[in-house]
Amino acid sequence: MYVCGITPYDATHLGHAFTYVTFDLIHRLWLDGGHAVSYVQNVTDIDDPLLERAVATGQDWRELAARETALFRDDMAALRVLPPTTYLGAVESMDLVVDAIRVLQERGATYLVDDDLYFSLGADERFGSVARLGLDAMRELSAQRGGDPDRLGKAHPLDPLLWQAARPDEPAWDTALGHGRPGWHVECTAIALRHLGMIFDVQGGGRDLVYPHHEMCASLAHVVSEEYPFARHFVHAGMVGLDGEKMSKSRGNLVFVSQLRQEVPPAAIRLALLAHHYRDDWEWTPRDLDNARARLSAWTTAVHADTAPPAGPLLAEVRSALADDLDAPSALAAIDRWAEQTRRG
Ligand code: 5CA
Ligand code: ZN
Repeated sequence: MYVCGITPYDATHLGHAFTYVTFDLIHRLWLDGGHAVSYVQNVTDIDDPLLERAVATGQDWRELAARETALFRDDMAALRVLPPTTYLGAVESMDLVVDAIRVLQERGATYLVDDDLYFSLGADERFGSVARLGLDAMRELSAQRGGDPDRLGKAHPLDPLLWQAARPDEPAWDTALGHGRPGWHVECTAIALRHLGMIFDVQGGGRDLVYPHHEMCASLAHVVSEEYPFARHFVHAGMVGLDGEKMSKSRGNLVFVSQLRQEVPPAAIRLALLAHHYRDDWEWTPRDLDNARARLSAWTTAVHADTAPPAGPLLAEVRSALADDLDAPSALAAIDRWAEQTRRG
């Protein structure tokens, strides 16, 4: 499984946490089923938003990334999210990324606009197979999510940037591709191909990654490997909102895990997240936390009771709920019933 990691320019919010708890559940379900799991995750530790935040706040971009990545890992540990088996930054994977781009060049799937290198989507006949969107929708989402559909000189508006020539005052690496830095999508393709290969089980992330990110990752991988598919399944968590809008670092409407866990037990935060089905979009409200705290307290009382109904049937119910499209809310409801029976003696 490959799950897209954070861009570490700000602290982890509840939207991120919902996504990573979702994939933690898949991870745990597989482990529970006796499978060995290779779980790879990246950190986008070089990208425009990180550099912009570093400049705006007068910090070194490396320090900002290292600090926020460490905080993310602490937050995940507090939420009992099992760490990936392989956790890699884009910077430390620079050689892999450059190698992947060189293969694309050899296949004739790249071109230059000024000194910036682009991927030619025309090289992948399967392009569009992940998100299955129309051209207009893809164009709009590209513009919103880091793409540059209106840049003059591109062969196709949706073609993604692979390698950006060094800009003044920006970090750059001296590589076989010249002095510059990689674009976003190719980072995940290169890391996944090296550490999982083609045709792995799940590529995951939040729903905002369906297009362009996962579509582009797959297209790049098809052309690099000349195989299909990249991932057998693409799994996306719904978007968590606050006050009517998607919770996002750029909008600033955030509830941070690191702040919240100073005030409430992390187990209550995890329960508040698991109370929503992974595919639903939902709004965070104070009620989510009230309900989770009440549930945590009822369960805690139940597990300390002298006698309780046998756990075997409950475990079977939990497993079957999770096996049914990861129905965490039903799994929680089964445990609620068990706790209630226990309370009644
Ligand atoms: N570094 C890239 C992926 S390679 C990235 O998207 N980073 S991120 O920090 O912006 O997001 C990290 C993860 O959290 C992604 O899977 C994203 O889809 C998910 N995410 C971001 N905002 C929300 C939200 N409001 N609700 C649910 N998931 C979210
Ligand atoms: Zn990614």
